[in-house]
Amino acid sequence: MAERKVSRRTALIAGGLTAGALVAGGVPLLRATLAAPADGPALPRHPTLPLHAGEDGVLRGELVATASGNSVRYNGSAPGPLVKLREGDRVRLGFRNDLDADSSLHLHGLPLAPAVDAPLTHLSPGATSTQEFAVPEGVAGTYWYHPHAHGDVERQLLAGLAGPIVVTGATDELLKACDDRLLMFTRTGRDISVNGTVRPVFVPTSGRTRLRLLNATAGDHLLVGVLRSGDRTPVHLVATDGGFVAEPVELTEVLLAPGERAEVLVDTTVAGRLELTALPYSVYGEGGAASTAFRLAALHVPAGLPPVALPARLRDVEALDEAKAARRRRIVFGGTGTDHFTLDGKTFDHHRVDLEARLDTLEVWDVVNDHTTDHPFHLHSYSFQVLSRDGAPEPRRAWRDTVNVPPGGTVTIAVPFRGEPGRTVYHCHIASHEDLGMMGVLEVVR
Ligand SMILES: [Cu+2]
Repeated sequence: MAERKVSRRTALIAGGLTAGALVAGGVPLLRATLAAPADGPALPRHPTLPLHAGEDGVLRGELVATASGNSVRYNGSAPGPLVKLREGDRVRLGFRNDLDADSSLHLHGLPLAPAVDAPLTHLSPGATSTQEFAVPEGVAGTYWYHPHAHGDVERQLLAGLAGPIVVTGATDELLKACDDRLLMFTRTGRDISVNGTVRPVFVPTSGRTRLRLLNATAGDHLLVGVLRSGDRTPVHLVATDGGFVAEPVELTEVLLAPGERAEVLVDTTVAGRLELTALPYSVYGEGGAASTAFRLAALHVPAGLPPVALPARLRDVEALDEAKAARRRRIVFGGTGTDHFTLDGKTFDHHRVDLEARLDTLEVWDVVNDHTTDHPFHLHSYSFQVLSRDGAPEPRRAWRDTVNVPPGGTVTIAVPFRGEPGRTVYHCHIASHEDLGMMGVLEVVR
C-alpha cells in the first residue's frame, strides 16, 4: 500500500505538483531541496460597504477609487469592500474617480441594463457616476466589481481595483448551516492572494464549508481542487457565475477563468488539514505546457464538527430551447503574435456596432477560439447558458456571464435577450487582451 502511494506521488512530481503537497502528505520526499511554503496569516474577511436606506427604501452607498503611490484602492482597501445585497433590493451605488487616469465601475455579472452598466463610458479624473438598479430575483450568488476603462483595465486591476459582491436570496436558506467563506483571488506580484493575503489559513466552524471562489485576477486561469494529504478530495459545486445550479454536483476540480466564479461545498467533518490548491493547468490546450501547482489557502479542520446534510435540490434552472433561437452566430477569438488579439478579425472600436440583436429573442452563439491560448468569453448585461463544448452537450444547466474557450475549441451558448435594450460589450476577460482590443460592441434593439 505504502509502495503504491509513493509511486503515485512520484507520478505527481512528474506532473508538476509542488513539494508543498508532498510534505503535507507526510512523505518527506524532496524535503531537503524543496521546502513547502509556510502558511500565511488568518484569512481576512472583507469589510462590508455601508449601505443606508433612504426614505424611499433605496439602499445608498459609495465607492471611491483613490491612488496612493503605485497602488489604487476602492475606499482605501484592496480588495475593495464587500457589497452585500439581497435579491429585490433597490440600490443606488455612487462611484467617484479620484485617480489621475480614466476609470469606471463595472458590476461584473449582475444582469443590469446596458444604460446602467455603461461599459463604454469612461470617467475622467474627478468625475462621478451613479448606478441605480433593482437586484433581480434568482441571481443570488457571487459577483464582483472592477474598472472597465478600455486600455487601462489590466494596470488598474493589478494595482488593486477590484472588490466582491454577494447577493443573497431564498435558496441561501438551504445552506445556512454551512460556514460561508468568500475567497477572492487577485494577483499581487508573483503570488496569488486570497482576500489580499498569500496562503491564508482558516478554521472552519461547521461540518460543511461553503467556498465562494472568485477569480478576480487580470489573467490567471485557476484550476482549483481541495487536497487532503496530497490527494484530491471531492467537493460539491452549488453555484456558477449566475448563481445556483439545480442540485449539488460532485467534482474534484473547478476551472476558474479570469472573471469567473464558482461556489463549492467542502465536507469539513474530518479533523486535519485541507489545502485549497491551484492544480497544474495548461492555457495552451491539451498537452500544452502546464503551470506548476501551488497552494492557495489551507483549512485547519478541528475535530468534532457535526455533519451538515447536503441539500438534494437547490432551485430550478430554466431550460433554454435551442430550436426557438431567432439567430445563430459564430464569434471567433483570433490574432497573431503576442500583442494582437481580435474578435471576428477586428480589434475594438467603440464607434462600431459589431452585432445587433433583438430584445426578447433567444440567440445561439458558437464562440470559437482560433488562437493558440485560452480566452474567457464574457458578455455584459445578458446572462447565458452553455449548451455544448465542441459538440458535447453540457452536463448541467447553469447561468453564466463568463466561459472559458480553449484553443481550437468551440463553446456554444444560448443567450436570451431580456430586460432592457441598449449598447453593451462582449470580450475576452484576460484584461491585457481586452485592453489590446479583443472586445466587440453588441447593440440590443427593441
Ligand atoms: Cu483573451
